[in-house]
Amino acid sequence: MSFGRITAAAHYAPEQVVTNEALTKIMDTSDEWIRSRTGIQQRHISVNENTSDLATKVAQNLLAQTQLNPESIDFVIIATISSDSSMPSTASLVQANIGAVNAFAFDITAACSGFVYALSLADKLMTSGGYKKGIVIGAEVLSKVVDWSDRSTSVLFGDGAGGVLLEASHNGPMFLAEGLKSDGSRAKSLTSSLTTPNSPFSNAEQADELYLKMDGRAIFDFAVRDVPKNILATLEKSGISPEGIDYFLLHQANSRILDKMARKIKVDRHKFLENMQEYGNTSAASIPILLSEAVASGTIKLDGSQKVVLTGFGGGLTWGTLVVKI
Ligand code: 4VN
Repeated sequence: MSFGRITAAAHYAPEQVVTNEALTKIMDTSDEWIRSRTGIQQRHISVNENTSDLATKVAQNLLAQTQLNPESIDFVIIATISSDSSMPSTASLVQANIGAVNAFAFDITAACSGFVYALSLADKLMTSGGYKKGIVIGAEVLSKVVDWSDRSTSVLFGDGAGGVLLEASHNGPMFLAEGLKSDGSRAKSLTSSLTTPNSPFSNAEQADELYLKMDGRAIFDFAVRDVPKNILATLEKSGISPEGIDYFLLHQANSRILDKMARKIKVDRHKFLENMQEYGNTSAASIPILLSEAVASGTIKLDGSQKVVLTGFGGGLTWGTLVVKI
């Protein structure tokens, strides 16, 4: 039996950095407010690159690091809520850009849980589908859908992409336990790109709404109440205690929320890696960017010697945890 193994990680963000101070020039906000409420100090914002461009850079980096022929890639999965288009998928564009002529490609939409969902699915393709190599990327150009006239949400988000190469391995499972959750009854708390029927046969009231809208209080409460429970339940399934985990890589929405989560699951806050200071909230891209930076710095080794928790949470609502021997 073979299992999925992460053998490389990569990330990319647009060159243009927008500091909190720079935002004060275009809206009524302050560095002090943003920093103290969220931990965010700056974000990368795309000038001309689209989501597929960021994801292509990540995929090319993964191939370069591993010296793999693009023709050996079996699938490309991209988690995003800011795809270049509904059709084609961003994954299709990336598949062509990197010359992965033998791969099938598709996008997954699960907002800030997208990368965790995609990685779980990719592992299943490895264990039961006979595939040997796959690319899984989270990529966002949220600056396209952020409402720049809304100071409560626009300061929170940024652009970027991160991803991993997954290869079939016979060295036992890497993914030790998982708990993926959804609650669509709370869908309205976090939305973007809403469309309504508009054909000549429709009399629906037009309610198209491109912009990202968030009920901050509702999402904050959801994150603090439901997510720690999910982490603890998934750890319980894995048979590993919170103290047995080396690092927690959680969706980088807000540093204050991570403070509360660390307290609830009773682990040392220093085990929660963070980079929202530099990138803001990049939705599906936040966990793989964090993972890639941790691998690049040597904090995470990809040699099977460490145990980490990956947890996403956000729109849908969706949330989910993977316990990984990495
Ligand atoms: C998950 C979360 C958030 C999120 C929710 C609320 C929030 C981020 C509200 C209070 C405000 C500071 C900002 Cl938990 C967003 C997503 C979407 O990816 C997912 N910040 N805040 C304040 O007044 O302190």
